Amino acid sequence: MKQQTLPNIFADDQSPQWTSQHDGIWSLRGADLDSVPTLSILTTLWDQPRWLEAYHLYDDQGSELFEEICDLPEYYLTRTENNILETQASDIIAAAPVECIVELGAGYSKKTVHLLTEQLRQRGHCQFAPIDVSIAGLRASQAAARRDFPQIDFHGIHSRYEAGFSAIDKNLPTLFVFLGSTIGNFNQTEFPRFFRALTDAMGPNDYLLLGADRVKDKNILEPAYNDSRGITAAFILNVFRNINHQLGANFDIDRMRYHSWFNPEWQQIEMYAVANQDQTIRFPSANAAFTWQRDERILVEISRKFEPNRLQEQLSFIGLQPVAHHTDPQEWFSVLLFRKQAHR
Ligand code: AVI
Repeated sequence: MKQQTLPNIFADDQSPQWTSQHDGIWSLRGADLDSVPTLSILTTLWDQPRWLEAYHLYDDQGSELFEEICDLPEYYLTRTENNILETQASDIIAAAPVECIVELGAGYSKKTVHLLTEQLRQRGHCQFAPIDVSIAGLRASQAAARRDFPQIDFHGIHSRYEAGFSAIDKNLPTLFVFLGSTIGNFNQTEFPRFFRALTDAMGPNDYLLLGADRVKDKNILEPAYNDSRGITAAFILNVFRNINHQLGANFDIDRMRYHSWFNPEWQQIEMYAVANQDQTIRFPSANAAFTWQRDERILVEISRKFEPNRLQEQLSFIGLQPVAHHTDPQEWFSVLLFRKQAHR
């Protein structure tokens, strides 16, 4: 393997920690991103109410189902955010004078392309660094970026978000991009933890572009998470196939059903699996079992919805100063630009 030099988007002290097995894609040394998440699954399933951490949803099958969700007529989020970026990328990039775009997520979606195009048009150069745990996703982004934007310096970062963004050089003016309202899938503990870590990792000339789905009528929200073709149900219940596969458990998809609703007090869609009958769920590798009782729910995912002004105010307490608010004509989705607050 040819030893490559760590690109200058990384902080000076990062060199020993990163290695590259694919040209232009950097992995954190010693990080076991594929380890079996037994502890996470068992502790949350033994909680009351039972629940799961959302990242278990994204095995290969889950990622494919999520791609299908993004194209569903009921799932307005992706196309609405895309329209905002398509029409307003020029203003966004003009307001964020940066040299590097770091995307949390494999990147090179249609949405990111608008930002890259504008960065090249306005500044003539662009460093682009998507962070993702999927090496396959990063390689696909790299191939697409090389094909469509040969001028871009592509640096894939193969790690969890926090390890990835903490490694970026604070002196390099950077726009961190976190789209798709993925922040909505963080629970009340994960949310402030994530933003504190991100703000700490940001340098004085850094910006954050955040996509956030908005609170709205439940007649629009609920169908987006309970589509007529049953793709969302398949996506949510697929988590149990993944758990069976990873832990040798015996969840039976045919003996459970999908249920979701918008909880107005918590301003979140809640997505559950519900047992159709009493059943014993066994985890032979951990020598553990529980009785999943008829009609008992397991909370598989939440999708929080936001009021943009309140979100801006909340993040300002964590050190992010609101710069701009972009939305669609129906005000269903917000794309918010923040700048790292000085003197913190
Ligand atoms: C990835 N995330 C933003 C999606 C959402 O809308 O919360 C996940 C999803 N779950 C079911 N449908 C979509």
